[in-house]
Amino acid sequence: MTTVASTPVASLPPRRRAVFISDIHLGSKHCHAAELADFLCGLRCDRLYLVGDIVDLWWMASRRATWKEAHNRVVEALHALRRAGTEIVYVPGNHDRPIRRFCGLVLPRMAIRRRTIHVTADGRRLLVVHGDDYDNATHFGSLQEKLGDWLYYRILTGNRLLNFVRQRYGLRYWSLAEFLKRQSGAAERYIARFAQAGFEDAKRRGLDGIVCGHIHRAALFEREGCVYANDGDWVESLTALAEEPDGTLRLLSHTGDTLAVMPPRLRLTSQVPELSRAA
Ligand SMILES: [Mn+2]
Repeated sequence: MTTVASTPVASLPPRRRAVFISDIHLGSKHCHAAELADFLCGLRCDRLYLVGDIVDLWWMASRRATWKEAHNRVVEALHALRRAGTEIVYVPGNHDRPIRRFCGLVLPRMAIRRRTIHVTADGRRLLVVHGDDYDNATHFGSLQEKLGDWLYYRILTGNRLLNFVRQRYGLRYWSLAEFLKRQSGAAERYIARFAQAGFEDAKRRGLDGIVCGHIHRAALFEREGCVYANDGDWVESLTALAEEPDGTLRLLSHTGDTLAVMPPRLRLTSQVPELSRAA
């Protein structure tokens, strides 16, 4: 008797209207490229925003650049998304600052912008910017930036070693850097000031909120009708922000779990707006 093997119906991943990722730091040893490549391979989206610090040119120029197979897989996954019809908008950050020279460049399904406005399905207009512009507002000087970067990379090294051991013992990923930031009052004050500066910038421009990265702290909340969304990073928190076809905003972990969700705003018309407008 022959049995017919039942072929499981492969379920397609949910289609996202937009996905935002930042602070990947490709080219540095701290980039979780393998996890990101897997995340991108399971993605279906109309538009993908790369919200800065995608390639860590600063690291590559000043330290030993790391470019492993997983880093190539990230680039290949981005290329595959674009081939599949995803529009990519690249907003360079401070670690890939030299690429800002190309802001304004528009290629088929690929654009480079200093900042842009994303219009959600429910009509909210969100400023998309990396966020290093707010370093002044947070009283974060260039010396502190250098010292902060140095210390931060030391902590990330500790983080990698710790998680290497945790993995061997079958324990899940745990961010030491995130733990230390939560313990430090100064880090928490810096993060609060950063979010405030982002709010104020969005309000000044007459917008409904902001999507940014830069501080490696994922967040999604609303204050006085203004959205603050930070898509996190791929060196410690491994997170992304996604917009669903109805305008729901969702903070995702690298495994696709929901970390925070913001329902869409009630719309007065049934017309779904265009994805973006000129900033
Ligand atoms: Mn940055």
